[in-house]
Amino acid sequence: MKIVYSADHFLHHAPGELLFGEFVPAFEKPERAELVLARVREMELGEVIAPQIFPLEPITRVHAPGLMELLQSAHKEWVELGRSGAAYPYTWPTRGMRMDRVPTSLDGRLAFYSFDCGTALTATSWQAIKSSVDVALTGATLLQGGERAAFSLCRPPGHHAGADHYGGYCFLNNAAIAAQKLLDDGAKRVAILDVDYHHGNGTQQIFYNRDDVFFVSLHGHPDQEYPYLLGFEDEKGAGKGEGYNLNFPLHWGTEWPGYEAALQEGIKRIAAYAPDVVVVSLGVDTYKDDPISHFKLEHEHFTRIGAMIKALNKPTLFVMEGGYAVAEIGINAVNVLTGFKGA
Ligand code: SP5
Ligand code: ZN
Repeated sequence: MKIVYSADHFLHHAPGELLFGEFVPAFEKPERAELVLARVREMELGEVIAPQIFPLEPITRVHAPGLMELLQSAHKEWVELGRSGAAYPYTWPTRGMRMDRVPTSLDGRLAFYSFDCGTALTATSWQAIKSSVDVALTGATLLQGGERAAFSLCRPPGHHAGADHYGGYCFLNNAAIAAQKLLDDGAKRVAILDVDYHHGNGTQQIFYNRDDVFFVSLHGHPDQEYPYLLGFEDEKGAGKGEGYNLNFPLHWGTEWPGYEAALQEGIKRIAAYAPDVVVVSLGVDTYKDDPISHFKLEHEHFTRIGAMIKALNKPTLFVMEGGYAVAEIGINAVNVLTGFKGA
């Protein structure tokens, strides 16, 4: 399978994140993509190609103009205010606050369009964010050109980003933008399978009212795990989208048997949906030694995940999401892909 990669991801390097009251080095760092790329080469997974450059139009199909504008201008405005470092929000909307008007100030807009304090905007972040979208869209065009599978080595990740909010190290939703592009170019139904350890709240929100995208997510139970406020099993979609959202919240300590049973059920439901294309939000933070997660998957289980996805026998786009056990991220991510190839 072909791998889409751009070194532009280096242009996003967050100075750190606020975690449990301390400012700590960012878990989501450039080394992650480099180690996945090194493993891709070591395993000779396939040809590594550069992304095509797309216009902003496919992004506007998914995201609010105000969010896109903020991601591009926030750091410049931050500097103009005399501040150093990266741009972070420090307050957020909540019940009873005004959501019908967008603030004009920088801090107001950061508040309005974000949902956590772990997602920094630097002077060059936008270039990396845009390039990550191009990597995803180029993967989609490979499928349109007849490839059975492709791997978009996206960084920064995307699945926490909703139509009008960013957070969770994610700014624009690479997988959702690729899925929308596939629909706009003729696909009738797309399934998104999100195996990142965290709930794909952004992807769920984007497609919640629609039946042309079936979203299936396996993740840490929101009673215990970030993002806490979405990802419960009673979230089944709304309106036309009712029945087209499927969450498998799993408790801390989940090991392969519990994970496999949920994945098998999710894959069965995707098969019944009969999608034209499958997009996989590929996070490997389910690994037992991930520093911010609490599942117990081992290297070999990632190979099994790939083989199970292959059984769907659909054109499949893998989009890189999370995974913070950096030394092992390459093995785990590429195991999914070799498991898919080899099955
Ligand atoms: C794409 C992606 O995987 N984003 C994840 C964002 C998670 N940010 C919040 C981190 C919360 C860390 N919880 C630490 C538990 C340590 N025992
Ligand atoms: Zn994650």
